[in-house]
Amino acid sequence: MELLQQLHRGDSRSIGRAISLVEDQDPAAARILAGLDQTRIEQSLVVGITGPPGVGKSTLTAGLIRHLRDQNQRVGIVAIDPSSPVSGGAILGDRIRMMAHALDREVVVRSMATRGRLGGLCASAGAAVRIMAASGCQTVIIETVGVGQTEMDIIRLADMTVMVLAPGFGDDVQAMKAGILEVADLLVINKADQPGADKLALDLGAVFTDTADRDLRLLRTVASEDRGLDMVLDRIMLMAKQFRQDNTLQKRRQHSFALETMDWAMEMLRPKISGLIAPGGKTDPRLAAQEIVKKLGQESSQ
Ligand SMILES: Nc1nc2c(ncn2[C@@H]2O[C@H](COP(=O)(O)OP(=O)(O)OP(=O)(O)O)[C@@H](O)[C@H]2O)c(=O)[nH]1
Ligand SMILES: [Mg+2]
Repeated sequence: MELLQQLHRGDSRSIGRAISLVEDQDPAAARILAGLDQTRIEQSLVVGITGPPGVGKSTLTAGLIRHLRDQNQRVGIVAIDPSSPVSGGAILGDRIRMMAHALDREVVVRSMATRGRLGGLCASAGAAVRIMAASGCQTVIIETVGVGQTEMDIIRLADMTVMVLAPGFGDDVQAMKAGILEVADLLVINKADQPGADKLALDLGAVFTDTADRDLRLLRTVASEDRGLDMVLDRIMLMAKQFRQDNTLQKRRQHSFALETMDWAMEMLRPKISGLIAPGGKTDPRLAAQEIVKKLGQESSQ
């Protein structure tokens, strides 16, 4: 298949087209996904970058891309645009920052909006990551604003997660604690040039006492001046090595496989279920749902 060949040669238009076919649930998507270079996918590293709006995730991502390009790596970025209007203009901001790499064929960028979607974002994002990896991206970065459940699910697609915080953004550390502990492998205090960085580090100290069993690290950066980013990348690469050795990577990928499969199945069932809901049904919704599930079961066993 022509598109598949072009994609594996790293042609950015074919990569974009393949991701669109998947997003649109085009029948051609199945063949593309089945034909992806599995070795490249297995060897790739998927890094999640998350944190509250405005802490400097995109600036940090752009900086990491620069460093990875210096190492001659091909890089993919899946940027999840938040559905909440909190950080309005983020899409534009991201575009502008990514412009620095716009002419670089070895940097593949794809934005996905959470807005107006009922589900399926996890599935689409996962497919985009694999398409990029198959096209030769050794590192794929997923940037998401860590707010809702959808975003949290997406970050679980990553092999490792970098949680970015900044002075003034992470004051309520106590409230965020559970969330941080659950997903982060590395904490980054960005905007370390701003007052309050020391206090934030101190507040975060409490988080570390609870992670004695895990090797959670804290690093400080000034992403806008490219300070500390080399340390972040070193740490990411060290963790990648560790995670491959101790099977963490394998376990996480198995978990995201289950997550994505569930998302796909729900996406495929949604229209069928929708069609079986009788308008203005008189019975209880739970009973109606039970009937639908029974009907679907009968259909599939025929
Ligand atoms: N002082 C200072 N400003 C920074 C630093 N890093 C980023 N910024 C600025 O912070 C603002 C937000 O940066 P972004 O990279 O867009 O932040 P973000 O987390 O991606 O934001 P959203 O995508 O909207 O959630 C921009 O004006 C950056 O220039 C830093 O280390 N120090
Ligand atoms: Mg951003």
